[in-house]
Amino acid sequence: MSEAITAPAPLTPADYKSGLKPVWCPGCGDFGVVNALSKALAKLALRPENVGIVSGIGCSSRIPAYMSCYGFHGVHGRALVAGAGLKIARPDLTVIVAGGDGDGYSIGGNHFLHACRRNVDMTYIVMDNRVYGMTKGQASPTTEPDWDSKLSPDGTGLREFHPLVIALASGANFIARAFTGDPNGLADVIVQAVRHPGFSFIEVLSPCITFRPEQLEWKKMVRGGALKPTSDLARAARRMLRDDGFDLGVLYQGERAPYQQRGPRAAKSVSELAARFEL
Ligand SMILES: Cc1ncc(C[n+]2csc(CCOP(=O)(O)OP(=O)(O)O)c2C)c(N)n1
Ligand code: SF4
Repeated sequence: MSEAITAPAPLTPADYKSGLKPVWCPGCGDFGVVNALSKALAKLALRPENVGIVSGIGCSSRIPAYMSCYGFHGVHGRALVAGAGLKIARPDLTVIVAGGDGDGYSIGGNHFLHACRRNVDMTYIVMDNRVYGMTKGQASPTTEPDWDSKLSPDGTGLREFHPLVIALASGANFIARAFTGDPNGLADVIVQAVRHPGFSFIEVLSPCITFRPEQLEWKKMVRGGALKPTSDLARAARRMLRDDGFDLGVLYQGERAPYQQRGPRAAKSVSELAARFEL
């Protein structure tokens, strides 16, 4: 008697969660990213074993542990290089790189520029809370100059870094802003980012309720739904330079071809690689 072959049941968002309880402070915005990413992966119908989530160091960078996909919790500021290496070695995988504003724009700032320029086909999610949460509240590159705190009395006085404009100028192919308080909107943007070829960058406003409780006000300040993606660089630049940081949606969607590896195929063994370098 032959057994009927049935198609596997579609995966639900719960299938993408590892079951490990996050150590984040109750109410941290980053919970919303786990929820939205799980929803997005279910909508994309990707198998967890076909997704690699790569991070750096910080509260936000703990995210691979909370997902059931393959994960790599790497070195502070180096998530993008690890993610690019993974994608180039395993183009069949969907690669998501995730972390904080400190990880991505301070110590990892140089890699951010070059990831945008290289345009490797992966999605970069930055959970921006405008502070170093894990190390107890230092100012980050996106902190407002007048944010008064114990560690920066009267504020740093330094102009903020503008991640979206920098991503645009450096060659990112998809640039969006989303908010953890709108998990459906965030999930939708992640779906679009993963589907879009090349380097997709999502700046996610993710409140740190412990060191920046005033960020809870963001839910009253964000504006969703008004933006239609543009592929016009000048228009996108004007948009980004004029907004106050609270317009949500896809701000730029380019058509640049993703990075393609050139040169000889990857060596199959260390001895083959060594032979190529023999003089
Ligand atoms: C090479 C190195 N330098 C500094 C640190 C200390 N460190 C750990 S996390 C962090 C900043 C984290 O901030 P962010 O990326 O914004 O993440 P959050 O904790 O706010 O999510 C720093 C400076 C480190 N782990 N390694
Ligand atoms: S310190 Fe801030 S960023 Fe870190 S877990 Fe707590 S609320 Fe989240």
